[in-house]
Amino acid sequence: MPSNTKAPRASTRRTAATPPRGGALEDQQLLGFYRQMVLIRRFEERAARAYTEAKVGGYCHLNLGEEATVAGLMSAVQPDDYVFTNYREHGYAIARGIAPARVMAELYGRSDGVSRGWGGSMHMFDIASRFMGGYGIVGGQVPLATGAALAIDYRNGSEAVVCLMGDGTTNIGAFHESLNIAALWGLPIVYAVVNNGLGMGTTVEQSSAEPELHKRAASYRMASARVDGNDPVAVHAAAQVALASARKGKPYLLETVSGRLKGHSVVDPARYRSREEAEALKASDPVAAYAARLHEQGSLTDELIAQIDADAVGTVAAAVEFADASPFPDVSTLFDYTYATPVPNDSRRLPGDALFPASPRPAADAHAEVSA
Ligand SMILES: Cc1ncc(C[n+]2csc(CCOP(=O)(O)OP(=O)(O)O)c2C)c(N)n1
Ligand SMILES: [Mg+2]
Repeated sequence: MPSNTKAPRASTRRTAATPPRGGALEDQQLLGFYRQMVLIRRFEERAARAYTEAKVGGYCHLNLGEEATVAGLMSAVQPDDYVFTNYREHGYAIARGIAPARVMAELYGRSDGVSRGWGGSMHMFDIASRFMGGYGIVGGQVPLATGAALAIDYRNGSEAVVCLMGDGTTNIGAFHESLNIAALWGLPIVYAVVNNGLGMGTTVEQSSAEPELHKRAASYRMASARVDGNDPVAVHAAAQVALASARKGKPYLLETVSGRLKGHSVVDPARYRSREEAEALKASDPVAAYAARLHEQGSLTDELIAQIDADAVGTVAAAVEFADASPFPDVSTLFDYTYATPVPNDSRRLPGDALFPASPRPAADAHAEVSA
């Protein structure tokens, strides 16, 4: 841990791997956002179906309604940056460049999955793309991501960390501890709060005394901003600003505001939501809104919309086929990588296995004698 004898962190020591681009985005990049949003939409819809077909076990949380946020944020992250997420992660994994087939195979619990089938929906991890998981404990990723930023800082690296979380996570103690230490030590990290309006069935207004979550950064003298999470272009620009700040040793809190189109997880019918709220959400669907916008400005035609959709459906169908054909991991590998290093005296015992070799059973009449 750094002591107060360590030299103060200079705000200019770090330069961006790629300097933030200024000005308007190229048509191709605008279309690239759309392609990615449609792919995530189709992937998540298919994942929900696979769940009802009992192909996917455990928990499963979807990015439906957050597609613009995913595309905007992830397009600003550089290849050598590190990304930490919560359990609502499929879209981020795909946008990080992990093949949709490997993401689907992970949902299916198969050995060709991102985490070799050992993690499932909530625990994807891919060191090659610096995708650092995938955490089911609300806020669990926040101190870990802060620690990664500290490691970068120690090595005087140029990378940054993006730590994604939901709105509900800003009420977890570790969130505040992490922001405090990151600001104090000038760590290269962006805390990206994906405000989808709900933590399970509880609204932000019901749970947060300050519902404008980006303002929480003020407690730690941290720069922050709030951006329309349904607009991938706005999110991309805001994320570039945030990352440039983080690379200079000024951590940043970026709040994106969008909506969660379905329940908390695939098994939640979201009965706490009124019909009017559901209708309003549908009307602000980021995929449809962005398509209309690109169409209006002439970057997208009806034919291209149909083509992009068909491509996405095809990619997802191929992902399902790949996942279905992949074998389940062998049971003997169940505890592999549970710890970073081997645990002394680890017997590799599976739950239900006897601790010691079974002793010979007493004869029936001997038993009767004992109990008499
Ligand atoms: C420490 C902890 N408390 C409670 C839960 C149960 N839980 C799972 S998700 C969730 C809501 C989190 O909401 P938010 O941070 O807004 O993320 P979102 O699901 O909206 O992406 C809760 C309370 C948990 N997993 N971990
Ligand atoms: Mg939420």
